[in-house]
Amino acid sequence: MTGFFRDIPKLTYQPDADSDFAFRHYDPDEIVMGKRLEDHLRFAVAYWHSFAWEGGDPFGGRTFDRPWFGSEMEKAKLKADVAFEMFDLLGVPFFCFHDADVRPEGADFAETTRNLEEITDYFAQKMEGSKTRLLWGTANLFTHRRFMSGAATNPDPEVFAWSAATVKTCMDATHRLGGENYVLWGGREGYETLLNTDLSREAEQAGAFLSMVVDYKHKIGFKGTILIEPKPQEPSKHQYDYDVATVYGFLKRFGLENEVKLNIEQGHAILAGHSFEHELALAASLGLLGSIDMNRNDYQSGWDTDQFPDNVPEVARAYYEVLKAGGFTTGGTNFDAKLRRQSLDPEDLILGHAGAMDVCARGLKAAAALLEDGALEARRAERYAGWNRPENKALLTSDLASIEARVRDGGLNPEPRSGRQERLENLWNRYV
Ligand code: XLS
Ligand code: NI
Ligand code: NI
Repeated sequence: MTGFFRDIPKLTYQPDADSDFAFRHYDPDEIVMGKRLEDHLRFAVAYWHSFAWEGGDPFGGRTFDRPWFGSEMEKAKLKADVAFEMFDLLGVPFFCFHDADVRPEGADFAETTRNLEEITDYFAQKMEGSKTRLLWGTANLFTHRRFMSGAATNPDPEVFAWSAATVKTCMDATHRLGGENYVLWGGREGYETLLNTDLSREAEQAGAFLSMVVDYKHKIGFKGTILIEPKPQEPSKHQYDYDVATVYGFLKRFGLENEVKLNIEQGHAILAGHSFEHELALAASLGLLGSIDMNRNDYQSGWDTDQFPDNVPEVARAYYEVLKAGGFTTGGTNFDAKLRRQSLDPEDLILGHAGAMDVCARGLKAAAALLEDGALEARRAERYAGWNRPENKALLTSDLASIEARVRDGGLNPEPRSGRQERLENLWNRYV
């Protein structure tokens, strides 16, 4: 034991506990819609925010003082020890990481890769004594200055090559650890100004890159899902994977829509001018719903504040869409959320996650109750009921002239009907 979390106990479900270190709503074994809550939610800790982020913001540097900060392999191993202690205290079934979160950068590509392999072996050993598995791995192709003009979409072919080689090593690490997904988030795949940017060329580069990722997945027999994580901006002014609809167009263009799904993040949806549930519902309707990054954005700030979720009704809307789509398969709920930079204590890390797990559990249970009740879906179905009549179904395969004849000769004169939004909002609020 590293002693980092001192005497913080392992958290369990104790609805009436006095202690802050307990779950009040998250009972992993509770059965909801025929499945254990843990298997519905599939919580994951994001390594980067919890263990690699130092508490900096644009106006000030590091506020956290963690014993594992530094660039030696020994520190990377201490970080892993503490991380697995936290996974155990929280009882989370999964974690997620970028290469750069877990290993120091070496002097060259070969040394960096050796460092990653050594930590991958170290993780594999730790996972033998832990219930926590890998939800996804990913490559950090945005922090180092070599990626400042993009990774796959960089004007410099050497950066393209470096990025492809890095993704290979990260897919290898993910595969070795039994990861259930592999994520690509293109933070620098975008541009600052059109004055120096060739959009068509960069799109071709991105398409070729993703096709290679898919080919490599099949080559090594990786059974997990490849996921793209959309985000409209930040760090780039404009990012190519803007939102669900944009990524769908990109996947179709390169014939990858059956190979790749999406990892949808709450804060990114907000930055794109959507709601989280909009992005989830659209992805589900396109067959692309893969996994979620659960956080929240500050609605007054125009950037990705990555806060732990604390709003049950909002979270319930999101899980309603997930459950309606049949729930997660390889995906899960990754807390891509970080502490506020003033939250310095080890216990803050535990409580941030514990509170978020309770919020998600409450939200999912509320959503499940409404879905099982069926009232909302019945009213939605009723709104479209006219389409069940054969003569109306036929409209969709008809042509404008025949439809015109039908409207004219049949004396059609549609009467508007209430959308009943308030009634549905009242229904919704009975459940949350
Ligand atoms: C950044 C992204 C990032 C991805 C993984 O905004 O959310 O954290 O989830 O690269
Ligand atoms: Ni994310
Ligand atoms: Ni994000």
